[in-house]
Amino acid sequence: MDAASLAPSVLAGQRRAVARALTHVENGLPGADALVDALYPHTGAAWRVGITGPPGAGKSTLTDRLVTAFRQRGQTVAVVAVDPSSPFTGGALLGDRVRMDGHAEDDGVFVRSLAARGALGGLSEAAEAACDVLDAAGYDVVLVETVGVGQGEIDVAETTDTTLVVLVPESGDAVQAMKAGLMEVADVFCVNKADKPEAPRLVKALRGMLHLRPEGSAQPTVVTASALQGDGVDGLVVALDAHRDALADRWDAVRADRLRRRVRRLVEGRWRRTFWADGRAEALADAVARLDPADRAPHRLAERVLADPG
Ligand SMILES: Nc1nc2c(ncn2[C@@H]2O[C@H](COP(=O)(O)OP(=O)(O)O)[C@@H](O)[C@H]2O)c(=O)[nH]1
Ligand SMILES: [Mg+2]
Repeated sequence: MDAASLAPSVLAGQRRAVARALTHVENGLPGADALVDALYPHTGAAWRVGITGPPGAGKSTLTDRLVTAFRQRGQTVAVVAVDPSSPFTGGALLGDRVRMDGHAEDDGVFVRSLAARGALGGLSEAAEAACDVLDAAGYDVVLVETVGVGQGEIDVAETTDTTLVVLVPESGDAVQAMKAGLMEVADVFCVNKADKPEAPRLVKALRGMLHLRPEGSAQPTVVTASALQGDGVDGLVVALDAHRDALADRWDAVRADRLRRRVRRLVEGRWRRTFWADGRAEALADAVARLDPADRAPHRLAERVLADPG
């Protein structure tokens, strides 16, 4: 069956159609692009919240708490657990599954793990397309949890409306966060495991680093929580809501900006594939093999590749 023909059932919110649509975008199956294009005009109502931070910080535990909090105020919630390294780290996601089982009977909750295997544009495109599917299916909130803090995951965080960065009070975590590029993407920091005595120090260190944010960008909020005990979740929701409300009068600009970046990414991905598929990869390998080692010059070679029309 043609993937795009799934669109009406996705728009009707049928769970099986949503699941199949997600499989299509995850694996870059034929027709997935047309499906996303058909759904895209029906997106924009969902609030997309990225949840990132180092493994073990408590992202899944917090995600579960957030699902409960959003459900309690009547919102429907979809959770996408993005794991760039699947299927090899199935353990982490297995943990997520077990925790999310508390919502298994709830029709207002949809949970799905995602490992981008074939999507053009890579992990962030797969995650963004998955959000489109869930947005079009009518979920009010889409939570996107990443497994760790690699570059791919930072890219994913940039495709959401609100980015929550979860850190734990372990030595040097604030500095790690800065190095990993989390300072730039965070809208809300949550210092989790606040039941541990080192938490206030991390909060202080984070607040001291906020000035490192790019000029003109809004200051992220820093809150604390103990996800395991459920403490601080209300405050976290308040902070997340405040960020969403601050975006409210420029949703259109935010969305247009995101679409522009996404199309650039798609164009670059497609261009790269086409460029090297045209025999240029082989031509370059030949040229390198034929050249005398003394004549090898990286920049001149690059120019030759670019100049040769194929
Ligand atoms: N002490 C303490 N442990 C927590 C807290 N939140 C989560 N944990 C534990 O930390 C571990 C990792 O949590 P998980 O949610 O899987 O982290 P993730 O890898 O970031 O998704 C689990 O054993 C949790 O039970 C907390 O607030 N305090
Ligand atoms: Mg997790």
